[in-house]
Amino acid sequence: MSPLPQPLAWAELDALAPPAPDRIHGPASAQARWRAFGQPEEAVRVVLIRDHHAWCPYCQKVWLWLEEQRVPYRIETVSMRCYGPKEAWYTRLVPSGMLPAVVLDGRLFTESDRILAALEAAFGVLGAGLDTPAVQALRRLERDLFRAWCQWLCGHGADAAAAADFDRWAGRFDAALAGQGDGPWLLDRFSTADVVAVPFLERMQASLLYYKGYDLRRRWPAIDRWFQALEERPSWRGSRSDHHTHVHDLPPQLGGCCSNGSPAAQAWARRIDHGPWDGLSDAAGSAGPSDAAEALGRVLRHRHTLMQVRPDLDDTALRAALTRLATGRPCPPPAGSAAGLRSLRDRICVPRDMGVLAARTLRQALEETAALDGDAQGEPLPLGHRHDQDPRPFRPTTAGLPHTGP
Ligand SMILES: N[C@@H](CCC(=O)N[C@@H](CS)C(=O)NCC(=O)O)C(=O)O
Repeated sequence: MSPLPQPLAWAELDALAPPAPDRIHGPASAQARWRAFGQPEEAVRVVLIRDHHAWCPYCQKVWLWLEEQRVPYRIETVSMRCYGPKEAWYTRLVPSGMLPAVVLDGRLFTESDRILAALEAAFGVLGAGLDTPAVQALRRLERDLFRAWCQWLCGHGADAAAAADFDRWAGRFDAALAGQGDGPWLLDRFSTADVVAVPFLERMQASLLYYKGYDLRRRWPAIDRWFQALEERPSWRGSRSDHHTHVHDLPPQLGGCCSNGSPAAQAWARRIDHGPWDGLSDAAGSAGPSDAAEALGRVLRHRHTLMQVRPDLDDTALRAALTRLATGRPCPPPAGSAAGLRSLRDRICVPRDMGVLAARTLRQALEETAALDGDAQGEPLPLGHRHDQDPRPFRPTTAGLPHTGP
């Protein structure tokens, strides 16, 4: 039997990292700073200001729309208060600090529906306009479903009534999809109605599994078919998050999420937190070598900052986990390093850091490496805020919007 590998040196790991992908012309990515769609940078008329970690569903709605319509745009990011202080340039621009915002031809728009209306006026509608009666009716249905979701997810007690109410609204959403016959979308083609609903149903699927043991996709076949069709769309593949990120980013945004403590909820929570992650309903397929390479490249890019902000993370232990990731072979970390590795495992954020499958394979490598050292878990994730995710150390100095700032 060959001996277990020693952790590779940083230079050896660097040599295994892939070149950075083309985020300007390639598929949608949370790391893109601008998107071309075949146009030169001077042609950009739109600046999307969204939250840095891509946790805000209203930002994702506008992001999806721009990607689907192939409108060139620039991206600026701002903190949400639950994880970092609001940037001064942004509160000068938007005193409430609310996201998203869009600057279109130098004019500021806030409120995601008003933003979509302005974008529709400038670039045309996506399938069907936001103000058409069919889209408005679906929009009301999505808001009713949203309200029922919040009441069930965040409510203490009366779980059965809230569960039944959500289930009833989910059934209506499923019927709206099924009513389109063979097509998977809310109307006869992909449209604004789908874009508006996607960010919220993505969060419902993750959170209801984890906190209530309710599998929205398995329960409702037309909703499942809708998610399967979405999995084919690069706009969603690039902007979607994963179950782990959502179930821990939602509590501070919603003021807390309540588990009903059912055996199903406990089993899903264990699996989402501790793995195995393969086969979860937050991605189609399994991670392959290109996902491991993506994860490796992303950690290497930020490793100096990671080591600074995570004093519990041991340099050799991180190299051991990355060696496991890059070679597929177990690589023992130094004694006493398991908690630091698991702390990092719990703080991978999708899509901010990398795609769902890359995150899955990195979590698995960190977990398997930590397990060679022992059971120690990382510092628990906070519930009332996520200051552990303050983006400032990772950000190049942001100047904000030169043409709209003071
Ligand atoms: N009605 C608004 C809602 C936007 C909203 O609630 N944004 C939240 C994030 S999801 C926000 O910016 N909150 C301030 C903060 O968290 O800093 C819209 O449709 O744009």
